[in-house]
Amino acid sequence: MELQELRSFIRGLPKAELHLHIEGTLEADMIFALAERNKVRLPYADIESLKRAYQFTNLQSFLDLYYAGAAVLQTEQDFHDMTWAYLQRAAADGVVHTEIMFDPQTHTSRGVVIETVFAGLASALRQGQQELGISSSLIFSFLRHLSEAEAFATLEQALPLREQYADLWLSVGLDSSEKGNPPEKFQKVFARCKELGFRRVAHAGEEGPASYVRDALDLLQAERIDHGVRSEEDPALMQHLRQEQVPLTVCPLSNLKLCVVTDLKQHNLKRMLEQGLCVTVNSDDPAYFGGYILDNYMAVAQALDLSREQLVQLAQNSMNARF
Ligand code: ES4
Ligand code: ZN
Repeated sequence: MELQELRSFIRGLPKAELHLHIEGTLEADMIFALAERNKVRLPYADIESLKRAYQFTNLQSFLDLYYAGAAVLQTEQDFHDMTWAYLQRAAADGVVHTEIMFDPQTHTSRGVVIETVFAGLASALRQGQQELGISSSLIFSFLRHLSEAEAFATLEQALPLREQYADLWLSVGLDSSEKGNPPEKFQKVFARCKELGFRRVAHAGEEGPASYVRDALDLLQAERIDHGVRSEEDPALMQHLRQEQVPLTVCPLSNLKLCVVTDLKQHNLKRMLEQGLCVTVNSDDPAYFGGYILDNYMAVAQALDLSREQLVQLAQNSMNARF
């Protein structure tokens, strides 16, 4: 009863989801349905055996499965269906705005042209605005395990589409394997994106050190940090994040599933919030991590005993941190 009441309260708060990989919303049953539709062979016998593989020990163990799952996406309709399914879930959770990351290189490297990806995502996002009242934009994310030259090449492929999707494509991001792939590796391509007028975000301080957060801000001119939970290791950085109100898009269930924390009771989200940082709650890859945005709010609300005021603050932070 009380939990139902808490859930309704959080659902009723207008929220923005700012850290979501659309490929991470592919539910196991949709992976199987699309594999069937596109005649793609999967190395799993059925949905249940695929789901049993969702036991991760770190970021890389997850990414391997995540890229394999994304291989079922072939047509514009596939990208549309995936995005539409997400938007319906987000609407049910009280999300009013979403900024969605996608990994163009994951698709172009398999021979899916960038036009197909944009077309499918965009038609669903426009339908989401019309039918669900959710506003949205796209974050074109570079894979940091690939080279900067490859990031540049992908950007070049996509730029001719910029005008056609000017209402949606506002920003660029940086994701995938963090360790060993520091922000400085992408300094030139981010400088180019800034010149072109794109807003900028970057994953940093998820598995990588606090210095990656600092470098994402200084070298990439990132305006938001995805995760950033390891910032606490550098008090001067914490001071900077608070002073400049740099948004951190924290993903609690992701941190738990990828063993960034061993227990949500140990999560530093509440501490960072109490120190006045602009912390937000997001779902990252909800199909793999066991919950969408409302589940993430519920999990931290319970584990960290957050007050109503703190929950309101988290939702308000997400709305303030929109592009
Ligand atoms: C990701 Cl949790 C996470 N971290 C880095 N890159 C990613 N891509 C999809 N999910
Ligand atoms: Zn992420």
